[in-house]
Amino acid sequence: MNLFTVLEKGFPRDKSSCAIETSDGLYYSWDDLEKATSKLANLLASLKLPKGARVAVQVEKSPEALFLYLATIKAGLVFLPLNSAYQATEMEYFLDNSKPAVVVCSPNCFSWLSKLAFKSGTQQVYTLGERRDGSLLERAASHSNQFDTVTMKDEELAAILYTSGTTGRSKGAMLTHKNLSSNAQVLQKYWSWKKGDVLLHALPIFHVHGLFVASHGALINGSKMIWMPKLDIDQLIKFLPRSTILMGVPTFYTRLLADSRFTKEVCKNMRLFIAGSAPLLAETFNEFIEKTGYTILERYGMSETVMLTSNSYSGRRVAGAVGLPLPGTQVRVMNEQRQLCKVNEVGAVEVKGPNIFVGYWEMPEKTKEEFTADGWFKTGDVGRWGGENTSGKVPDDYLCIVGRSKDLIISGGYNIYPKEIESFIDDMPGVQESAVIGIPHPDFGEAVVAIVVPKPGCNLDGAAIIADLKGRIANFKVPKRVAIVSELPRNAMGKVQKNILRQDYQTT
Ligand code: MCA
Ligand code: AMP
Repeated sequence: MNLFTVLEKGFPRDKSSCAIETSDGLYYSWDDLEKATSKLANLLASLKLPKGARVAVQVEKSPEALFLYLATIKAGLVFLPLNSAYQATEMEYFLDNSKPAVVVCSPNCFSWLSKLAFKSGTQQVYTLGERRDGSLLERAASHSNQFDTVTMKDEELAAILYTSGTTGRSKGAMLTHKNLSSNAQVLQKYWSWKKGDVLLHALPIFHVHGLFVASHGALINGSKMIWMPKLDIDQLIKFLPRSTILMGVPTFYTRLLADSRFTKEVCKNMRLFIAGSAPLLAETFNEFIEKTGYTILERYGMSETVMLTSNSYSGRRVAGAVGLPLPGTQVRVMNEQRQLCKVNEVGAVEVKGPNIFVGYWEMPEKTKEEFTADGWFKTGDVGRWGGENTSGKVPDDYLCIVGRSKDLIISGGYNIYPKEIESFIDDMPGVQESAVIGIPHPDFGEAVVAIVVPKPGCNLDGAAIIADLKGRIANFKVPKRVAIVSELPRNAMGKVQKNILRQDYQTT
């Protein structure tokens, strides 16, 4: 079934009620949402694209960007969201790899992005600005505000989400209508969404957390969203008293806790605070209880799988644990002998279920590598059931993520693959080699640091390397610090010992 049909079943009967209130004072009713979505779906349908054609979107967050997503799904096309921080080199790869039929970009990026898009074979490039400006809405305006949702099979594609790879090349995770609708239905029940819930939405909508987990949750429950273009603590504190649910990466919670205006009173209407995308520190978990009386619910997921596990809504929420497998999802932890780990034994986390993606876009070999022979997806995360952590005993059926087998840094909820940054630095003149590591950071959880070795006789300047990278890759990937050294520590096999570097560079 089309994902839109599943979501639409939850829309309220009273279509004049508010679906989205923006932090700058605009109100969109459910009727507005449906009509705008239908107009956009009609525009897309008028292009007569085959099922499965990709609509790649790199725009800033706005209600219209959400309507464009819903319209793409409604029209039976494949939505491909891209982080608005990505720069030309990164975009060129995504467009070449995915060959979208339609590209929608911010008006100020049109001149360079349209060139890249047409070069990769795109037929149409529209623009969509943050304030309802751009050619997309102009073109959609003349179309009908009625559209019959295209019938889709469960296994047909709804979205492709690029996730970085350990080799430095991003892979497009293909998610089906069933992957997304089953997860939305499960989470609605599991987190006990209620009539009258109001979601405070401050996450970006180009990744799983903000687009699927948060938006789907409100849509399928017919709940209002208070819509913020990005995290702004003043605005968050202003709107919390009128909200009941907040979803955020751990940085949301550490920033709230650091603000003296964040009090019990501000939270008085709240029902649920949810954290994910990166580990929530036990000290944040505990401080939050102390300051507000609320226990943050931590959950765990991936772009390839949407949500996998969650702490209990009505039962226990444990610091440092990501909880129980969601209904319908199977999770196993395997040791090196390929046996199921016992409680407290650390191993590789593997998963199965209706929410698991169907493969990486045009990478059948890579897809095969990431699944076991018996069909389990290898998450690359390292975990254990139960055991003990700094907060005490963890229930035996609760999963703890204790590390990653993939060389990955998670900074403020964004995944950064060191290999990608290293290859940019290694290509710079005068650079012999580099190693990129993540170190603890009070705001972002982890921060990127690069350790660079110059070629003999060359002088390098860390600040110049940072400035160069800022012009070429998404800003969140740029190292917060670059250290120049004469050599990198290596083991007997010649492999760079990143654990030693992480110890040596513990602070930025
Ligand atoms: C911004 N900057 C960052 C990050 N964000 N640096 C490192 N890591 C980051 N995450 C840098 C900018 O480059 C800039 O640097 C400076 O910080 C200020 O930028 P600004 O845009 O003002 O930052 P911000 O608004 O304070 O953003 C921080 C943030 C944001 C709120 C934590 O990054 C965010 O919304 N993160 C959420 C990511 C997310 O949704 N992840 C879900 C992925 P300079 O001044 O030098 O230019 S989905 C997923 O992971 C799975 C499926 C799951 O489980 O959910
Ligand atoms: P992404 O590739 O952006 O989908 O990020 C998925 C990765 O984020 C997972 O494989 C985990 O490593 C990490 N992740 C997500 N949620 C959590 C969590 N609650 N605790 C620890 N790691 C998490």
